[in-house]
Amino acid sequence: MNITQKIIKKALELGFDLVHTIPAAPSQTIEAYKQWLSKGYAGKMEYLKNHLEKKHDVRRIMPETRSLIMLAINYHTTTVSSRKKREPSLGVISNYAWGEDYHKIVRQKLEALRIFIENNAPHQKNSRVYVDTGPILEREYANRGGLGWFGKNSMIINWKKGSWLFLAEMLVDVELEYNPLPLRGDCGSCTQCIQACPTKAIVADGVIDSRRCISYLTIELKGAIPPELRPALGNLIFGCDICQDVCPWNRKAPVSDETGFQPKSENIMPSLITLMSLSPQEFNQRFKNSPIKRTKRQGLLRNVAIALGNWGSPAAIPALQQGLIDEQPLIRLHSA
Ligand code: B12
Ligand code: SF4
Ligand code: SF4
Repeated sequence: MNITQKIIKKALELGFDLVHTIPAAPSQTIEAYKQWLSKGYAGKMEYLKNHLEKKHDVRRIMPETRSLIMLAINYHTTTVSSRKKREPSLGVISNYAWGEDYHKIVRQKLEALRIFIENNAPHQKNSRVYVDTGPILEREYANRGGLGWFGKNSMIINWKKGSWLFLAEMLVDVELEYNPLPLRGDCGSCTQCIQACPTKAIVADGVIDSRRCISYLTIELKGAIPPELRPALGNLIFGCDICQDVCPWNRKAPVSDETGFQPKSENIMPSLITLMSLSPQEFNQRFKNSPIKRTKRQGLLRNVAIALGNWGSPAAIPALQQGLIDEQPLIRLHSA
């Protein structure tokens, strides 16, 4: 086995579902990225503007980069019926956040792969590993090696695995054998995700206006959610899976056996009333190892207040009254 074959075998053993190697090269979609930024589609995610310079070429992150090892891991565990998801007294949390924080889980696997490569490729000296947060156009590089195509919902979709995939990568300073996977599948004439998006955030094929996307509004946006978009949030309190739930390529998505991704029962359709009563200590304890801690208590309860309002039941009023006297102005505002 040569070093590339050994790396691929090791990555699969570590639990990655897809792996391929590609040579370091400049971005081919940087102009589309610039346009996306210039239209304001990044909203208040300032870090995306700061990343522009580095996103031109992975060698701006690590000049010695010769190869990229692109990886994907399936996080699909269970399916909640659409009937249950419509229960307005319960909150819907995006399935990627049902278990433990994927950044930590995937990073541990990447570190194990890094050690393996250092032990097996004597010339390898420098490397970088990223999952989600690095200044890399992850979808472009994943697509380049044939891991999946850009769906109209902008997700990387693999013809066998669907789109419930986290992407990750390792930059290395050694040359590898390059093995693009055969790219199969496409969206064809389907437009289901575009039609299903509650806020019409898919403004063109593969282009998302984050300012309208519920994932952005409920997780990334730190301030008030624009009042005109609040009804469309329904009972979505953290992220949004709608444009993937409706995708036909996810109908036969395989199930992940990764222990850390398995859902904690309290994260599947929690009671809105109970969430509204979470003290700061209880929030920290409950979401310590969860991606949900990203919104902090004030962000989550802001979303819960909207969902309680959307429920439109008198039963929601005591919880909203409690929100009205919360110490956090953001929670008071949305409860009002
Ligand atoms: C900012 C961000 C967001 C923003 C903006 C999303 C967006 N679609 O742009 C918000 C907060 C809305 C978001 C939401 C989600 N995100 Co997000 N997000 C990112 C992040 C950090 C940067 C993405 C970015 O730069 N967007 C700007 C656009 C312009 O860039 P892009 O989508 O990468 O597309 C570029 C190329 O791929 C290509 N391209 C894209 N589409 C098309 C179409 C055509 C026709 C062509 C030719 C080219 C092309 O050109 C673009 C410009 O260079 C990436 C991680 C990363 N470092 O890349 C994760 C990432 C994209 N997110 C991810 C996930 C899981 C989600 C959510 C599912 C979470 C959730 N359940 O709530 C949702 C999905 C919403 C959606 N439909 O995209 C995964 C996606 C995995 C996958 N299978 O594709 C990523 C890769 C993180 C990871 N490491 O796993 N996210
Ligand atoms: S994640 Fe939800 S709000 Fe965002 S584009 Fe997809 S369906 Fe629309
Ligand atoms: S729902 Fe249809 S159009 Fe949207 S990403 Fe899936 S196949 Fe493509």
